[in-house]
Amino acid sequence: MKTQVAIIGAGPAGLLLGHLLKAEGIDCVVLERQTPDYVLGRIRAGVLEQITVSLMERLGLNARLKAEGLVEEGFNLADGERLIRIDVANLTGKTVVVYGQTEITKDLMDAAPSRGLEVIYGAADVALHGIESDAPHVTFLHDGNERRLDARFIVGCDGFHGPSRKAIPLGAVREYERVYPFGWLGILADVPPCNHELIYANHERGFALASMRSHTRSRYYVDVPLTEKLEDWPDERIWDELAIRLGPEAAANITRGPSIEKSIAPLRSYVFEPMRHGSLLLCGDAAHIVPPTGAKGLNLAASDVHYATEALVGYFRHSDNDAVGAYSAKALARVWKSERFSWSLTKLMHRFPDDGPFERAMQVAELDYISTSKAAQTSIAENYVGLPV
Ligand code: RFL
Ligand code: PHB
Repeated sequence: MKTQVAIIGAGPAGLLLGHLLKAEGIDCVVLERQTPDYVLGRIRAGVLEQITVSLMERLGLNARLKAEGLVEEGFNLADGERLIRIDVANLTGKTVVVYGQTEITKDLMDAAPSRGLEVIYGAADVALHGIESDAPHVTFLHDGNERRLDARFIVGCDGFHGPSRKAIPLGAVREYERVYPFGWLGILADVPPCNHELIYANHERGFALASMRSHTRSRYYVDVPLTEKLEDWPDERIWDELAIRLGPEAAANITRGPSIEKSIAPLRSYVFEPMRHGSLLLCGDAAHIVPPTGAKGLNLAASDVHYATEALVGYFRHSDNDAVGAYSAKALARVWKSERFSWSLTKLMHRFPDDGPFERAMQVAELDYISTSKAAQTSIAENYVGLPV
């Protein structure tokens, strides 16, 4: 098989890129290790910045997002007692949209056949070859047959554990990493949210987040030590903990119900530089990870895809050989700012095991400052809605 761009991974980054390239008349094939059902079974992001919404609009695949997405004009920071509201709409003139990653992925997946986007699910043993040449190729196993896909470029959209990043020789790269000493225990339940806007809480007992997927489906998180086991957290224990950590105002409005999904996700900050090596470009979690505080991961994947599309359109449609060369620097400039925001909000809202009274006093002082300063609120708000692309 031969194509112009081989895309590895059919998560949101890979599918978005595939659709955008197709819409520009650029040939591509997406290779995905899992089945469609497996991909849709992963419960992840829930909050979309304008860049993600606008890419779906540009593709004309935003009908359901427009009908079902909840436009959010603000969110709250809680310090155990009070809610500090960040009025995002008034401070920035922009909003975010609550619409699950699962729904975005489903919309992109469902539209693939009618848009002529070829996605090969169940592609095993994907391996990259010749990435330093102008004629790279990918080999994989499909239905027990060995297959080969030749391309001009390969784009690795295969998440943190995929093979693309690992294909780049270590001498050519720099990695930055911070692993956090806790994970987020998430629960999804078909109950109305306790508040119409998100609440990020820093309580003496730890972090909590109240989020949602719709008016009837809630998503909540509490932070737990990494040694914690899911079986030690029956639903009632999570609801009890949420009621304490989110504070009295939210607790009064929590509706409890059976979990339909429950998982523990570790928290990590990670950046891999550069995001291109020869004919291989990396997008999304394949190149960087943010802790979920601030909801940046999926949105960063979308902005990478925006820059990668620009670069590949430059190369294929305008014979601009420098466009691909500029990709990594452009994408990384935005990645680092999102890394900074996610890291600083994680530090502000979590109790770290090594923190003493001084670190705690710093958190209290910062939350107090935010509660009274329009400048501080504006800074948080403009990062939350997403910095310019
Ligand atoms: P994905 O979604 O991991 O998709 C990668 C795809 O590549 C496939 N793959 C392979 N395919 C072929 N061969 C191989 N060898 C392969 N190895 C892997 C995988 O099967 C998969 O289909 O990466 P992508 O597309 O870069 O998207 C990134 C986002 O998924 C991620 O950043 C967000 O989910 C992060 N995130 C959030 N982001 C937000 O913007 N807002 C949020 O509110 C938000 N909340 C979250 C989150 C992530 C979470 N977890 C569990 C990590 C909440 C949580 C709990
Ligand atoms: C979610 O709804 O899953 C969610 C919302 C905000 C975050 C992280 C996750 O910061």
